[in-house]
Amino acid sequence: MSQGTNAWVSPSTLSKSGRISTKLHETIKFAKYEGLGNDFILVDARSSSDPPLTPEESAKLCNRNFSVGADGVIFALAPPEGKEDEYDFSMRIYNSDGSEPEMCGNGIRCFAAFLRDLGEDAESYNINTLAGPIVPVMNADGGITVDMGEAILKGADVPTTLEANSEFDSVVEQNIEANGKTFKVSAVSMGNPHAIIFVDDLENDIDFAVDGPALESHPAFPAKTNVEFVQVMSDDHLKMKVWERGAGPTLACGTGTCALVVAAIRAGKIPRPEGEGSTVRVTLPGGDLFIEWRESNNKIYMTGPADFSFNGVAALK
Ligand code: ZDP
Repeated sequence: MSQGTNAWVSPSTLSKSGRISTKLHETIKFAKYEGLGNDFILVDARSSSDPPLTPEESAKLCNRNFSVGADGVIFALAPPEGKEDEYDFSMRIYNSDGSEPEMCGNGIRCFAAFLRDLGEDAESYNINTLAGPIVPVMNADGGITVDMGEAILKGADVPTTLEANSEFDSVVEQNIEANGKTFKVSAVSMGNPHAIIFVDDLENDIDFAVDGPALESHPAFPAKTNVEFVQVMSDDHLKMKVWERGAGPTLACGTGTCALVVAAIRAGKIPRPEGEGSTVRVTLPGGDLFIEWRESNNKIYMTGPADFSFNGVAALK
């Protein structure tokens, strides 16, 4: 290795936020995690209140050819000032295009695994996100169950301009024109917007790479939207493909999985499972998530894996 290329920097020489400058490069120390193949660059900035990287720097790190590669960059930050009693940490995330979503379901499981690997030893954490407080719980079997809060059903709050046609001013299987076709769209927010479309055959009924982006940027969703195509396999098993806002096709989307289970129950596609702890299994391209919509408190609980891949030091370009 030629001198000064700085391929490895001892972590002890890094600043608290992980960001350092050398003669040749500014670099960032990171850890890579994935939840069902939805992969993230995690940055430890627990003593900072703001992300140590800009959205542009983060987008470049997500490039799979010119840098590390990921679906997003997630920052572990200090709790909001004055709210240290209420929250353990804050989480912020940038999508791979540099846009900032409110929440990230697979990301928060990766975040919890990252905290564990950094030496935090709580059984659960209260995390401040732009979608409000989110609570991951570390299970004995290594899986993570996340209290994702309540789903937002009111169409205008998703936000969508599609006309509400169901209870709670919600949008359930409303017609929308995109790509020269008519889709039936249900709109649900988990803090971030989701457009859910039920199809008979996930492989043949959609032109994923064209329909996905057309719906993501459809004017009926003023903040753009994540797009989930869903096939009902049985009363407690759904299968989905996701086109993510700001990231394109990904192998998994946690918030989307929560949103589509709520949408499936509300559209009468499947019954609401009875009894606390009863879940719906959702098969995503990267594997399975298990979702409970709990009757007693109306909250959504998501259970799935999050795994460490590698550590590194990346050049900022
Ligand atoms: O709302 C958005 O812009 C999403 N791209 C955010 C990421 C969602 C995610 N895939 C999830 O698992 O919820 C990380």
